[in-house]
Amino acid sequence: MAYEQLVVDRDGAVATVRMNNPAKLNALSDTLTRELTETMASLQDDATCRAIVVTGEGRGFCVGADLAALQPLYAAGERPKLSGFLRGGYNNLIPLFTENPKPVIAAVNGVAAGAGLSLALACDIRIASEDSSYLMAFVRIGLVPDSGATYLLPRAVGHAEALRLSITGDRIGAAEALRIGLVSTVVPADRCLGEAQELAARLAALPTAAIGLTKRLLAEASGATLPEALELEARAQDEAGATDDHVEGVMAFMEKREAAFTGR
Ligand code: LHQ
Repeated sequence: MAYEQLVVDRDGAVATVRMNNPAKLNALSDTLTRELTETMASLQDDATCRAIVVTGEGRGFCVGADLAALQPLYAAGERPKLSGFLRGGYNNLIPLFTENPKPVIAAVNGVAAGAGLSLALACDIRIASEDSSYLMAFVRIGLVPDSGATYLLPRAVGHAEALRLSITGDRIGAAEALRIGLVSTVVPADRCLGEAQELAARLAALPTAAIGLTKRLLAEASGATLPEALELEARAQDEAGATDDHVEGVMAFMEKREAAFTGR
């Protein structure tokens, strides 16, 4: 499918989704937000896709809301309720990452700002280019964090660092992002997408249903008591135990051979 501000490639079971609004560092125009939402929804339902890489074209990963869309409204004295942008846009997009049963890997190729940082946080793993940078830009324009950042950032870096980044709006580099746990690996710029795609290919060959259930369980357990988590695990283990990949994993182990997982 041809998109205006998105490029989607497939290599076997791995889909690579590139945000493609490079002149604005991949700001989330209405078009990009819609195309990204449609794509993530369709990949979620596509059984042949078993891992997703998200990256940006050019020198930006994604810099959040397209502020050029707000300028004419404000210049005309209009004051639209911003919750409309969220409920009609980003609030539908973020769960397509976090609740997507397939692993989603961010190849953070450049600056990630505002809702663009939220998007990176909504991915399961962040591979960072050494020239990437990160800022909770919201406060710089008098706004509060949105698109899940209030939930996802403290879970990645802890409350204190989340608060520091959110109220200062400071831009940090890849080394600091690695130190505080915002990203999991830093690689040379020319290796960023390749590393993410290799990791995605590795994950795509694992039991996909177990990965999806694990994502769901960790999300549910973060608001649960231990007894509740134990019960959620038991129920999810019934689902995992009913997959072909579970049987294949056990049989391959006992037969001392490589398992051939199918995602079923
Ligand atoms: C941009 C943007 C951008 C448009 C760079 N929009 N053009 C918000 C509002 C409404 C509803 C609810 O939710 C939200 C959520 C949010 O995401 S709020 C946060 C929005 N994002 C920002 O405030 C970030 C604004 N951008 C920046 O501060 C800088 O561009 C950073 C620090 C990201 C990068 O700086 P530089 O590397 O120096 O690049 P640059 O500033 O020169 O940007 C390059 C071009 O991209 C430039 O255009 P130009 O025509 O001058 O070359 C920028 O205007 C454009 N651009 N961000 N968000």
